[in-house]
Amino acid sequence: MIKFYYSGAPNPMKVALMLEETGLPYEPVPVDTRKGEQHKPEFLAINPNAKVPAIVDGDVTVFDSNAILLYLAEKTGKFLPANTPSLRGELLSWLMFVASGVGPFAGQSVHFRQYAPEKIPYALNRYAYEAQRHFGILDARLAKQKYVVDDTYTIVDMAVWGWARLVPNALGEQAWAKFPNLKRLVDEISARPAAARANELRIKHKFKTEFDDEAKRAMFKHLEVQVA
Ligand SMILES: N[C@@H](CCC(=O)N[C@@H](CS)C(=O)NCC(=O)O)C(=O)O
Repeated sequence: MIKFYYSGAPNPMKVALMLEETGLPYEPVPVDTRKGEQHKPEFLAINPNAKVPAIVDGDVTVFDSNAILLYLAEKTGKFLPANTPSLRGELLSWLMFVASGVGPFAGQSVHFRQYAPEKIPYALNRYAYEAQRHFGILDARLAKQKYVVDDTYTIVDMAVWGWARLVPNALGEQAWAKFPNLKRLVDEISARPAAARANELRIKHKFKTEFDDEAKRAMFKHLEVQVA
């Protein structure tokens, strides 16, 4: 049985969606990052990067959400485009684009808007600009086709769903008006039964909600260390 180390944050939720979509049996293992559980030695042995999600599938350990999506897709043969070199190229490109661009820039935009102790105009604008640019690239793609890769619902759409649900957090409530095609995809996926079950998983465990000093120490270690 697959062990799924998760919290209710965007990256784990992509994997929860995929697990639910595939119907693979799995054991959810909550990691309460606001209590610092990601830094426990037993979790670091699974993911030295101290972040969720991660999975353990027998003697296979996989961390980083998009790596897990690809692993589960290849394990089950599901939610992949047709097996041609050209579509494989598209799949890898868009999957890495979400992993290295959409997620990090949207995440930093949320950070500087909602969590940074000071409102720094340069940082706010840089990350909002980049988040908007990345979401715009997805929106333009989705204006031309139903899903990000080919005409099939794949792990790339699940990866996009994880972050695009946070468009208002990254760019403000009015931002959806700029991305109608992306919104169409997010709404379609959110309406799927697997997405509802992923959301139930997020709510079922009572993760800590307070963003107090313990949470800051666990998640924003840079507050206590002067590097530069
Ligand atoms: N590249 C990683 C990033 C994982 C990540 O940033 N996870 C966040 C939740 S979305 C986390 O564990 N945060 C806790 C922390 O930073 O201490 C992935 O895609 O899985």
